[in-house]
Amino acid sequence: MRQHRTFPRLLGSLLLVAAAGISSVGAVPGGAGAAPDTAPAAVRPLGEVVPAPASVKPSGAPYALTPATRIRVDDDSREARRIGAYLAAVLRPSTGYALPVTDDDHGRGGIRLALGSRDRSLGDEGYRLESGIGGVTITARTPAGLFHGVQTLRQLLPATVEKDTRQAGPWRVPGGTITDSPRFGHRGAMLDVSRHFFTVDQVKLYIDQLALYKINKLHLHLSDDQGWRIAIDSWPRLATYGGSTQVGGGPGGHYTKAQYKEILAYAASRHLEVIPEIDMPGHTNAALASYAELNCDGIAPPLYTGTGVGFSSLCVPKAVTYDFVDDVVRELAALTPGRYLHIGGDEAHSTSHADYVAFMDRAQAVVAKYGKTVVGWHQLTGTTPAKGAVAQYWGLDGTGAAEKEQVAAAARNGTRLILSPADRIYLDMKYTKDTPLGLAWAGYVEVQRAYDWDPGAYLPGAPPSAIAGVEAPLWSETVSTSDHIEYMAFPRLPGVAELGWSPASTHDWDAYKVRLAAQGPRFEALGIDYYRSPQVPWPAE
Ligand code: NGO
Repeated sequence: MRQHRTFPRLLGSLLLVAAAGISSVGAVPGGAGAAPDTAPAAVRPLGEVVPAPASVKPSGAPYALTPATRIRVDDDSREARRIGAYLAAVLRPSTGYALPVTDDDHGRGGIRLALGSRDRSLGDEGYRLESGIGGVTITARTPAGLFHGVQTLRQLLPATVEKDTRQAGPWRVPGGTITDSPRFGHRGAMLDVSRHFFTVDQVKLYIDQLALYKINKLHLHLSDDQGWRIAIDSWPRLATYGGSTQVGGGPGGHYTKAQYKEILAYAASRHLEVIPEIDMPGHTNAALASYAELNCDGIAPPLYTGTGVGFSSLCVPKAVTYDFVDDVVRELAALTPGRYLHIGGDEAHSTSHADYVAFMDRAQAVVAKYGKTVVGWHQLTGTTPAKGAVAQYWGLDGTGAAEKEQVAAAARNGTRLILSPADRIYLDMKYTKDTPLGLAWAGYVEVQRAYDWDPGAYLPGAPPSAIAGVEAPLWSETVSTSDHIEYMAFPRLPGVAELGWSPASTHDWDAYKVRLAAQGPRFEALGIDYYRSPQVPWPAE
């Protein structure tokens, strides 16, 4: 088991803020322009970033961090200060530099994080990064943009900057300007915490890994046949009993509301929005086992620890079903700062079509009643999607034309689409027949296959404007540790992030695989256990 790099809490790093000494960074010996003390390879090409930035203009000399480098933020911005503290926490252990975060703007140079740009072209999540001999400036209109710019800065530094012990450096940022903003607003990852339960710390670790690639949505699959993972006060047995096991019969677990809020806060600090999912009306054995009255025959089935699907259904005609849905959605909506609530709707094979349609109508109305926007798996498009609903496509390249057309027609009618094609970006699919983890029902998904498609043109007849973005689900039938998560997500996840972020004009497997290869040492420095795909020209060890 590898040692994982986790970040110190931000508050702790804020305490160092006052420690700044004032000096002009450009004048410090060892700064850029000083005598070359290492091989030129220490400076990375400016564009060697995943996801590929929209515009990269190399120019001039690099900036070199020194022991005197300060992270400068605007004095009235708590958000910029928080992001500065995050950056400092990433850089301090490996550089060994103090890197005080300061709003003292008498000095010049260093790393400047500037919010409040009026440049509309940067959008809600874009940034500009300018680097030269005197310093690095990241400018953005929004905190999210500034945070994404910080991720780019991380990747422009040598991979060893990610280590949690002091490294040699030098710490150079190539000179030039990157101007960047995302292609899609939805760049998601889904984690199934139902088939196997993952602790708050395991989820936080994944959040940190997602943030490095500018993923901005974390979809948590909080309930399924094998486990109910979120405390619901009005139906307490859902979590205490329904959450008490998992695939294979282990002890399972659930999040208390306080723990769930901790996940939300951590995700927010990394500019990810959490989208909770309660899967209904199928995939509900854990709920049916917890409350006999939810079953049409009034008899609770046993808990389930296998990996079958399609055998459970809420009892659509019973009134109590809607008390349950109302209570669960109300409590979950109250917990959720984000806009979306996912109600599942996949594989309702034990629900008649008429019941399915009736159920989805009522469930969608409950979500609207509590002020949230519905997301559902794309079977939702076979019912009447609510106004503003979002459908998540999880079919295959080879899914029948009729089913694709049903989804495309909904998109033409105003339903937005999240694309999660299973034979492209299901992270639980095996890479090859020899992959020790994962499933293969959608086929094998090597790294190139996961990257080499265009979300804008994927679904015939769906208007490009209806594509909200992409999302990579990681189902956990076979995945039960952080190492497992990493092995299945890396290196496919950065490719999905690039599909979501980078302009279509940058799409090129041959160029991408070289940039991805450069991430290998960074995965290693971070302790990320990844699949060394033979399709990627990883640097020699
Ligand atoms: C399907 C199924 C899930 C499985 C997953 C495994 C969807 C949306 N429903 O995807 O229950 O866990 O495949 O790959």
